Amino acid sequence: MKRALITGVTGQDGSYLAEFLLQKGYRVHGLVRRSSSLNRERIGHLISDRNFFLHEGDLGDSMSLKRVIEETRPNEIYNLAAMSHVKVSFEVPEYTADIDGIGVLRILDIIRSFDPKIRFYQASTSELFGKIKETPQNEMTPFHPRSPYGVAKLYAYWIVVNYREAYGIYACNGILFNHESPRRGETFVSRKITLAASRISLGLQEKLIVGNLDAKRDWGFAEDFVEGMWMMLQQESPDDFVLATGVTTTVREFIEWAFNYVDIPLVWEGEGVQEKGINSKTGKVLIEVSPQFFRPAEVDLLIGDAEKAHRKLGWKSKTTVKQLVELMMKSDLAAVSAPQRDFAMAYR
Ligand code: NAP
Ligand code: G4F
Repeated sequence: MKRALITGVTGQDGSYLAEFLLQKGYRVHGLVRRSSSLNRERIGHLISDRNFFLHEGDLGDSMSLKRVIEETRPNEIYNLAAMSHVKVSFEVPEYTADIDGIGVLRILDIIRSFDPKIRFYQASTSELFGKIKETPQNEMTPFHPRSPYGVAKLYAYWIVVNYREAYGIYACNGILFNHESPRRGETFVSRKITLAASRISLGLQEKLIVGNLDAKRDWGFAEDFVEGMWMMLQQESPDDFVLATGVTTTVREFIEWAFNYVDIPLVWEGEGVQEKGINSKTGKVLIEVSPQFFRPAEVDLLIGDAEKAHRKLGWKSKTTVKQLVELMMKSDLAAVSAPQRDFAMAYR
């Protein structure tokens, strides 16, 4: 039986990957960190699986990483743990560098000294492209990160390449474009939108206040993407791959589709911070812009070219962005309709 260790198992991707690997017959070990209240909603349904195990540790703590890797002796490590919010990284830049950058070095060096045969997946990101140099972006596109998060992930990218070249470790960077789901954190824009549209449609929220409506992202479905992570570790030799849908959408369009799902047609009036999204049936202002949600430096446009992953791995994104909006809306409508399962307001 193959053994996998997933860091970030309590996160969106970690929970889908754990499900996927359990279905593949793996013994799955997850790294969890201590928090003052339990945050295991996304993996609650897996806790009773006899092949699923949790271990306390932290990417900032080499000793815990060493202990967990030595105890679990994984064949594959999926490093999904990170301070993953781009805007928050401007507020906690040093922490972000430590966890998202040096944390990766910590794991790689334990692999080097303990068992260089362990295969390693690094959750790299389209944020590396930042101020984009070409469209669409692929594995050959130059990087220009625009946030402390992107810069930390750039270090992580290169230390993966370095350990592969220097020590022959099977280590891969999955350069993933945005991927969302009903399990997406409530402060990322997709989920903030689908939760707000659901609540507003039921009279539980007045308005949705957002930042840059013009930002364009290549949004896919997280469940499709975790299969690509696994595929990267099943090849003859390690390599880096872009995973993306190849379609880009503005935040504004995402909002329109979410509100359309609940039969609220929007019209837009004004520009910049004065722009407003108005319910064209009632004239009520439902969407406003606040600089509070702007970033000191923005990534304006992302659109990925996953041709290499398709050709070499056989991976392709299956879910369109419109299907993604629909499945998130369906899930959030159900969630906010059941009061005991309602979520806290999303502020970021
Ligand atoms: P997420 O939902 O924010 O999950 C992050 C996970 O990392 C959580 O389990 C979190 O634990 C854990 N974590 C954070 N700091 C840690 C630390 N110091 N030690 C141990 N664990 C820690 O992120 P995601 O969307 O699933 O993304 C997974 C990975 O892919 C991240 O590395 C992210 O940067 C990267 N990525 C994501 C996307 C995307 O669109 N989703 C695209 C490209 C790359 P808690 O639950 O305790 O907070
Ligand atoms: O949903 P977001 O916060 O995701 P972002 O910054 O693209 O980062 C996500 O994807 C990356 C891959 O490209 C991952 F590496 C990273 O870990 C994370 O998962 O913001 C998307 C866009 C941005 O341009 C942002 O400025 O939406 C814009 N936006 C507009 N209003 C907003 C808001 N973002 C947030 N979070 N909240 C808003 O109110």
